[in-house]
Amino acid sequence: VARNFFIGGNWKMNGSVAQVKSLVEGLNTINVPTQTEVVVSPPALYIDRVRANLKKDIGVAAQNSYVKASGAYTGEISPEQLKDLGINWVILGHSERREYFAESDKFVGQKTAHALKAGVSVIACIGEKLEEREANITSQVVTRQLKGIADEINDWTNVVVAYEPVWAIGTGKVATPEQAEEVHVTLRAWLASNVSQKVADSVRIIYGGSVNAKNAAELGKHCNAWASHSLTHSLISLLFLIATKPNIDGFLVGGASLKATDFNTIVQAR
Ligand code: G2H
Repeated sequence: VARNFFIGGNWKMNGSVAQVKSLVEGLNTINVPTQTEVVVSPPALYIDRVRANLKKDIGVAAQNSYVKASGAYTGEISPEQLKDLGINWVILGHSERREYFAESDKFVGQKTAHALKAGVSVIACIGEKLEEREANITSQVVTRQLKGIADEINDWTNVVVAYEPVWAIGTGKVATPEQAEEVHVTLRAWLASNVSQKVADSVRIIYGGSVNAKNAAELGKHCNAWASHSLTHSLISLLFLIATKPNIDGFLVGGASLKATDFNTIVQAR
């Protein structure tokens, strides 16, 4: 199954009016390759102006949304309101929200279900912490998080799963292609057994965690990119990438999405 490449830029709680203006101007010069989807996620305050000024072949995502359409929920944003502004995506379950705002697997699943029902596509984030990787429970953790979503939804058409190992987020420690691929394969296998083979084959699973302009190409390239593969890559990862059915369908990029030139390099990585 051919899955289009997906590049998300998560700006997190960064930017000012002036910085957002200049970033949007830079993003407007990006040539979005065919079969690649690009979505950027500004802080909620700036989302309307970003959508108004950004070229239409780049999508816009919120960084969070709630489980209700409207009402007395101070500080929250509904997917219905996002839709009203032409915002068609939302990032849910980011590890920073799970960690600092105590979002549970179930709540992330419920938010995913509500966003999808409102017609907003979801970048659903999962990933293990360092101590969980060291305790060899990575598979259990990421499949438990995936189950939290699977329990609440039936249709995966508008879901992109972002695997973001917490130990790799903003730390400069990127997972190796082998580490990322291994988890992506585990996730697809879980989807095949617990949802359906069709969903396992069609859902895009992207990687996040310190992706930058330098390492994106190595993580993203595979057999059909022989010709352009840099000679500096180690033979082992080269062989691994060539031998393996590609399971990395793109990236969720934090820090490096705040510079249009770096983000563009990642967008062109495949
Ligand atoms: C992980 C990632 C984007 P960074 O949070 O979601 O951030 O690329 O800065 O590690």
